[in-house]
Amino acid sequence: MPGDIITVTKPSLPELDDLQPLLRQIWDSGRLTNGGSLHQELESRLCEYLGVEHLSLFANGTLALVTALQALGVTGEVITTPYTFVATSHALIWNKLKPVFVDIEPDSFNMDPMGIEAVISDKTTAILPVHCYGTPANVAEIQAIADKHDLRVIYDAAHAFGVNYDGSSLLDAGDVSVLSFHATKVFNTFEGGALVCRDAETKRRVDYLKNFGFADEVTVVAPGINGKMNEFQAAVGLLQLDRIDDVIAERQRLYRRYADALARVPGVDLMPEPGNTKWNYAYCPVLVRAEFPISRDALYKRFREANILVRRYFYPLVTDFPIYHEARRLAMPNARKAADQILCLPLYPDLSCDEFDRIIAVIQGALSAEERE
Ligand code: T4K
Repeated sequence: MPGDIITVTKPSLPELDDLQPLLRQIWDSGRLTNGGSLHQELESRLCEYLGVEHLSLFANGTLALVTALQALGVTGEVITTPYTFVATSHALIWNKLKPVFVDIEPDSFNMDPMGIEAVISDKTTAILPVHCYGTPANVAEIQAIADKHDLRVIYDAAHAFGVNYDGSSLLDAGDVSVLSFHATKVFNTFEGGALVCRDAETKRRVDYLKNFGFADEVTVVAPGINGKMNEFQAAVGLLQLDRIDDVIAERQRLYRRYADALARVPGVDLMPEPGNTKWNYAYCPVLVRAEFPISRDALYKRFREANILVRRYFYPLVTDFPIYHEARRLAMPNARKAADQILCLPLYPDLSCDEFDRIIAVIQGALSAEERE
C-alpha cells in the first residue's frame, strides 16, 4: 500500500493568527496595492536582509524578468541556458529577443562560460544565466566576457534567495538579478518576485515599467506593464522574513540527512554543497548515474508508485520544446545528461522522519533490482 502523498515541496507558511493583524491593517486602510505601506516596508526589509541597495517587488518572478530586459534596453540576441524553467527563455520571447543557447557545466548545472564567446554575434547584447538550484553561476568569468564584449548580464536568480557568495550577496552579480517568491520557493509570498539592480536611476525606471510606465498621474514614460506586488503578498512576505533563517536552517539539516543516507548508495549522487557559498538548500537534486541498477526514469516511476511526487527539474530541456527548435545553439551534452539523470527529491521543513525514511526506502529498494529497468 503506498502511503500518503509526499510532494517535492510544500510551502512554508507563517501562523495564520499572525496574518490577522496585517489583514486588519489592509482592511482599515483600504490600500490594497500600488505601492502601499506593507509593500514599502517589505522592500526595505528585503534590502536589509539580502544585503542589497536597490530592490523592486513584483507580482511574480516572470514579470520581473520581462521587465529587467525592458529596463536595460536589451535588443537582438541573448545568450542563455537550456537547463532551466521555461520562464527564463520565455521572458526573452516576450521581449521579441532571440535566445541563443549554450551548454552547462557538468557539476554546477549552470551556464558554461567557455561556450559563450563562440556564439557572440554582432546582434548579441546580453547574457541571461541562471543560478540553478541556488548554486552560484561562474559570475567572475561571465562578467569578464560581458565586459570584454560590452554585454549586459541579467541573472535569473529565481532559486537564489539569500545566497551569499564569496562573502557578499550573489544578487550583486551582473547588472540585474531577478528573484521568484513563488509558493514552491524557499521564500514565498504565494506568488511574487523581485528585481535587484545597481543604482537608483535603474530602480526608478523599473518602478515606472512595473506600473504601466506612469511617472506621475499624467505622465507615461514607457509602455510599461502591470507587475506590481499587492499588499496581501507583502503582508505574507513580512511574516515569512521573520522566520526565513529557521526555514533555511531546517532545509540544511534535511539536506545533510540526505547526504548521509545517500553516501551509502552507489550511483545516486546528491549535488555537493557549493564551496565559498552560504547556500539556501532550495532543491535536493540527485544524479541517477549509469552505475545505479535502474534508470532515472524507472526510479521516478517507482517513486510515483509509492505516492512520492519527485520531479525532474529540468526535463525536458528548454531547447526540446518545439517553440525553441529554431533557436541558435551549441551542442549541449552536459545539459542533456543532466536532464536525463537528475531527480529532485522532496525537501521542505515539514518533511517528517517517516516520510524521509519512505523516500530512502524507494532508493534502497531499487538497489536490489535484478535487471536495469
Ligand atoms: N526562473 C526560474 C529558474 C524558475 O525556476 C522560475 C519558476 C521562474 C523563473 C519564474 O518565476 P515565477 O514567475 O514562478 O515567480 C514550479 C513553479 O510554478 C515555478 O514557479 C518554478 N520556477 C518551477 C521550478 O516550479 P511546477 O510546474 O513544478 O509547479 P507545481 O504546481 O507542479 O508544484 C510542484 C509541487 O509543489 C506540487 O507537487 C505541490 C507543491 N505545491 C505547489 C504549489 C503551486 C504546493 O504544495 N503548493 C502550491 O501552492 O512549477
